[in-house]
Amino acid sequence: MLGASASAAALVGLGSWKSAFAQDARPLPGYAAWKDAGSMIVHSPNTIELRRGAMGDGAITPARQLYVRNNLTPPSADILKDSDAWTVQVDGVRRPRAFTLAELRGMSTETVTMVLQCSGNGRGMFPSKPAGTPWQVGAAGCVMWTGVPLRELVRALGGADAEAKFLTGTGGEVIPAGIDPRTRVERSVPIAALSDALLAWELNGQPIPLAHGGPVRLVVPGFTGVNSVKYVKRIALTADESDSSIQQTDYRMSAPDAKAMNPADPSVWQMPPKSWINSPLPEGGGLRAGAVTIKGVAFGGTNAVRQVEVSTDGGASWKVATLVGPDLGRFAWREFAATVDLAAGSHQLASRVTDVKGRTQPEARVENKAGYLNTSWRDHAVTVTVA
Ligand SMILES: Nc1nc2c(c(=O)[nH]1)N[C@H]1C(S)=C(S)[C@@H](COP(=O)(O)O)O[C@H]1N2
Ligand SMILES: [Mo]
Repeated sequence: MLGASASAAALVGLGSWKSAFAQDARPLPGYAAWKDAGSMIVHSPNTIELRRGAMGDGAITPARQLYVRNNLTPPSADILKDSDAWTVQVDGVRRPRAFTLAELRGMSTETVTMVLQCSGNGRGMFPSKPAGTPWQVGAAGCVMWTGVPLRELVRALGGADAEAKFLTGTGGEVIPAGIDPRTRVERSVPIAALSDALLAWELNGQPIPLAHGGPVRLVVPGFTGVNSVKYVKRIALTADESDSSIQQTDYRMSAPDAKAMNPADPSVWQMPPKSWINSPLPEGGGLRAGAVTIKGVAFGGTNAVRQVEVSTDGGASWKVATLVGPDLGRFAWREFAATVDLAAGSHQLASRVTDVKGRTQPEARVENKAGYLNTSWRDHAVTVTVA
């Protein structure tokens, strides 16, 4: 039963006609005007996701399709005018000091390919409808960052302070006078993350645009997006977690019925294994009985992908998919494909990944107040109709 609205949505490849018409009304904000408008869903000027149907093929997400999430209004684009003069202070080391981007550029660099994914990606699939952006799958991308390995910088500065347990990064947003300074974007992750973290100034081989945290961004591979602090002004190896609200009372796995987020609840840090199908999708339409190739992306979070399975019967049976495209390291996603035979009728297609440590994507989401870390394969399943 295809109504006029549903077929209109099919024409433009949108998730659902309702969200399509509501969201198409919103233009890209100025700082992200260079994005591929047709690929993006603009939830608000500070929350922009990639449409599931626009994920397409290719292991790397082009910057013009990468989601954007700002917790505060981003700084002025003026900070990119003299990017070489941008400074990052490094504290909590034997010899603290500031580095200009010009100085960082003179050091040996590394490139890491990693999934950048918002902690709340998939929140829109929680039946409890948690407060916050109802992201589907598109608050995620797989991108390359180039910069200086933080562990080398720390080594050059004489090593971390003895009591340091966390790596803390502070964003460059200017907090207006009179506003609680704890509203700043400052995140702490366990200090072990030092071994993979970079101070990066290139995204997919180009200077990092303002929207993605240029001139310099802290990137923490394997951790959710919030931990990769944009326009980073200060790095510190600290004994305690930051007192910022984004550390203390946000991004915690609090019980669904908790009155408020509790700083004692676990922080949202490393990403668990996750996969989803990008093709076919219900809105694509036009499926004929016979061979159909299911395609999607899968990642282990901190570990490499061992295997991806697909189901065409809502998880009753599974078949191993083929990993396709390049293996860009354990923090990147793998593309997968599986050709299946579909009869006429309706089919629930699902995917689930297992990482090299044997962790398998679960059927159920972990219920939590803010709707973080949804990796449920059931929630990410799609139902398609075959003619
Ligand atoms: N300085 C700063 N860093 C930040 C944020 C922010 O608002 N300010 N948002 C965080 C969140 S919640 C996410 S999901 C990612 C989004 O990165 P992107 O906009 O480059 O996709 O940046 C993180 N780093
Ligand atoms: Mo996020």
